[in-house]
Amino acid sequence: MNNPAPAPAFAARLRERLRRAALRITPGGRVDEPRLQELETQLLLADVGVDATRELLNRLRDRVASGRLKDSGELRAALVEDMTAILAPVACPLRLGDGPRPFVILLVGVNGVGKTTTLGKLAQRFQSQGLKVLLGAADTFRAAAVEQLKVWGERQRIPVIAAATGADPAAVCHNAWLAAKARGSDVLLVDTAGRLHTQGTLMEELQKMRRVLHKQDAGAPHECLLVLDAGTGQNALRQIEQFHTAVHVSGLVLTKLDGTARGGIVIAAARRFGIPIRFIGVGEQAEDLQEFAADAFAAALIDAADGVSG
Ligand SMILES: Nc1nc2c(ncn2[C@@H]2O[C@H](COP(=O)(O)OP(=O)(O)OP(=O)(O)O)[C@@H](O)[C@H]2O)c(=O)[nH]1
Ligand SMILES: [Mg+2]
Repeated sequence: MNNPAPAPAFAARLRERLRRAALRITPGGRVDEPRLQELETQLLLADVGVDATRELLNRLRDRVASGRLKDSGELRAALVEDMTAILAPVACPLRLGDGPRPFVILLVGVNGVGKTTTLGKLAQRFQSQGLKVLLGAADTFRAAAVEQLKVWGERQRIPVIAAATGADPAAVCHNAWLAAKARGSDVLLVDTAGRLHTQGTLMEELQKMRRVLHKQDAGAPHECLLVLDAGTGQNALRQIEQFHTAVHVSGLVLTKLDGTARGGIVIAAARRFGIPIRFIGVGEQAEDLQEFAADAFAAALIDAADGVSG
């Protein structure tokens, strides 16, 4: 799938936001073994992971051996190219297509990763595209969760279907779907309570939500988005594994990339699972949710630290 080339302003903003996560390639000097080893350490500290780091370093060493990689500029360019190659297969934007409506998106993930915030940002994005949106508050665990969703809803004048605290979240899914159908909504976004990937009964609860939606429309949920806090590093990989086994994750959202030095987890996740990365969160505002683009992300991850900012 082809991504349009990101606008310069977008690329500059991404670089600025990924500043803390960026890898440092000091300009000038030769590319020799100590320099590659320093880079290896940086990649591991950034949570790129052992396998992806080894793969990246092997490719760089091949280039050095064949005389194709001599200075820092070439080193940066080669690394951007190789990271882009790992990321490109998962840079598949979310497309609603022209199937039955509502297009149902279920947001899942562990506590506090940014599910509700991402849902609010997505609601705004879809609405600005002229789509009719409805929100389902299936996080019935905390009263504050419903309130948080209603704040997003009111801000954007988007209806929210909710239930009392402690209600069955699957029943909320059912009611929200019926409401979305009756109102002719294009997109139904369903928020769920944070849960640890190790909590079996809570994972079963998610499976029930899926089943209830599936009963209404065999294609629903059309997208199951797993939201991950990029700052959790390697633990994010375990979360992907367990959520994917339980509820078949169709897309990932990596949040809080603006506040972490561990942005390399995006590369580790891409290489290990091949699950599409739909969006990245680089701040708390609605415009801080960006569609994932492999080349822009790779360039931002490497360029931002050495003053080559746009
Ligand atoms: N800096 C930054 N903060 C974010 C981002 N996404 C979410 N947050 C913040 O993370 C905190 C938690 O976000 P929520 O959306 O409430 O997380 P949640 O997954 O719904 O949490 P639970 O429902 O309690 O499991 C909030 O303070 C958000 O503003 C991001 O991309 N960058
Ligand atoms: Mg929430």
